[in-house]
Amino acid sequence: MVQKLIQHKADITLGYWGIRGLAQPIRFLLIASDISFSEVRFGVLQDGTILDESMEDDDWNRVKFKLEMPFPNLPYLIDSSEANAISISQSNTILRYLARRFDFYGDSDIDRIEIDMLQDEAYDFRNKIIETAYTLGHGYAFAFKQFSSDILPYYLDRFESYLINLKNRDFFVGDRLSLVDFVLYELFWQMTLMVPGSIQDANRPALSSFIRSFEKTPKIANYIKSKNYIEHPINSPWASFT
Ligand SMILES: N[C@@H](CCC(=O)N[C@@H](CS)C(=O)NCC(=O)O)C(=O)O
Repeated sequence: MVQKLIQHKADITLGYWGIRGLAQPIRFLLIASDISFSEVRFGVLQDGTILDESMEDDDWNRVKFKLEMPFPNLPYLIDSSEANAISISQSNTILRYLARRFDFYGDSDIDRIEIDMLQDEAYDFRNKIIETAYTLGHGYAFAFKQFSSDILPYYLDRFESYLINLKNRDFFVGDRLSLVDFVLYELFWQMTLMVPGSIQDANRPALSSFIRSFEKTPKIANYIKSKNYIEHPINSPWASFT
């Protein structure tokens, strides 16, 4: 089953599971762009109820190879506007495409290099989070211990130092939102839940304040309160951290 959130006259459609996952930064960017967009959420009923693991793949497998895309995957984005008609997969490609289109890709070549580097670093960080969150059964306790004592501090300390050295600590690049803010907010927010206490004013003040300031951005603040916002699950419901 799929849940369709169709917006009138929307040219852009985002396809993904009915979870935050790799789509959440893309959703934030679209919201901040003020553009009307539709969503197709796989593995959930129209009312948002999540299907169990044995049924979740069916609808996606039915459409996967019918989408006109060289590398069909989730998330995907279909832009059917006349000037920009394109169908793409790969979450980072989608983010950069939208960032170029809606002006979230910095103001100079140096900004764009910083954005690219932070985006790649964030993807490495995310892969470590995912490795842990999807370690099932008895192995999770050990994986979690290693993650919270070694891997997480490694990444958070570096992002904290990066931000501490900037003049404007509300944004990772320049003086305004860029695509990496959507990506990094999502990961930091998740970490406040997965490893409580890992980001707070007492230990990582710059990251803690970045989270607060992102959530206060008016369009984001309204979105977080809206019915289409998914607070949970972050990962598949059958993951160890969800
Ligand atoms: N590198 C890809 C990874 C995409 C991916 O692994 N998607 C998962 C969900 S997070 C999926 O279920 N894909 C559907 C499929 O493989 O058919 C990206 O960043 O978009």
